[in-house]
Amino acid sequence: MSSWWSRIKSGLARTARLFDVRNWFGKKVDQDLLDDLEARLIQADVGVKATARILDEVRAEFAGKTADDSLVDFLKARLVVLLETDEAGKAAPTATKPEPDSPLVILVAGINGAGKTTSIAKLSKRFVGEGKSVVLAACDTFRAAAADQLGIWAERIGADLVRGNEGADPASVAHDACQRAISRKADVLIVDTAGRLHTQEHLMREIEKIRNVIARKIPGAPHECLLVLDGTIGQNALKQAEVFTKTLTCTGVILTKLDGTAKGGIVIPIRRQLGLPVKYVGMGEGVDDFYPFDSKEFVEAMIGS
Ligand SMILES: Nc1nc2c(ncn2[C@@H]2O[C@H](COP(=O)(O)OP(=O)(O)OP(=O)(O)O)[C@@H](O)[C@H]2O)c(=O)[nH]1
Ligand SMILES: [Mg+2]
Repeated sequence: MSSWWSRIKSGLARTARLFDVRNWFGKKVDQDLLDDLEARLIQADVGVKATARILDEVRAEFAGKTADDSLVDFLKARLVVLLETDEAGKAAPTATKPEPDSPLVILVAGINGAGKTTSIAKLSKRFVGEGKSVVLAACDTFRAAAADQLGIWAERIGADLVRGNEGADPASVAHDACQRAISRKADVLIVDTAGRLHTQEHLMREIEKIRNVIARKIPGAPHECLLVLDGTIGQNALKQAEVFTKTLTCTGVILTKLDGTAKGGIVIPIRRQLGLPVKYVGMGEGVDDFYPFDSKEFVEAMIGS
């Protein structure tokens, strides 16, 4: 077993414990077992709609049979299908490619404490590991400590940091960071923003302004806009995302803190109700506890065996 796989598995162990699939083995697939499956899917935050659909499918395929490995495999396969398809009309805009000689620009948004800055550090480390040069824009200018936190990561990882004074206009920091990324011919520019509640209209306008400044400086940018959601808050993450995506065109989600939750199933309503693909998952505070999302591996670790 690769260490990488074992880390994903241990990250999702709490969700897998919730399913505890072996406890069904040898039992008859009757209403009691279906009710039990339903309760676990709902608890894992798979969502009402997806749960109802899975139950119908399990009932049609297994009613009256004895539960064994094939039931678990079936459940996993159905979850993967749900994760790889959008509900009609729900697909979010996809990320675009930068023009030749232009940096890839990633704008990162989310509510306070969701894990934006940590995820940016993790993402930057991946890019640097691929031999790419990274500029980080500390557009969280509310607190000097926010830029300091990003600065410490930048130094550790080997990324370049652009910051402003405390209280500076975040859009002006974004402007300077674009300038720096262009002049240094950086491969990637990642823009950190202050945490904001989706209900704070002035802050939502501020992030729109950051976005517009970036778009004016670098044609086609930001190429990717990632919404960071705290996986431990389950269904509330959906509500946040819904409002964020009304102001800001998002292309994907970074789902954090999955190591501390049994709500791993939230990836399904994020994809199906919001149309947003989960691109990366955070599974710990360490800079390497970060994985590109793979639906098959995720479901395998989430349901367990
Ligand atoms: N267990 C765990 N903790 C995480 C993960 N990602 C972030 N954290 C922790 O969550 C806390 C908040 O992380 P930050 O990256 O500062 O969050 P932020 O969204 O930048 O916060 P603000 O800038 O204040 O809005 C820190 O203590 C991180 O170490 C994760 O995947 N797992
Ligand atoms: Mg931050």
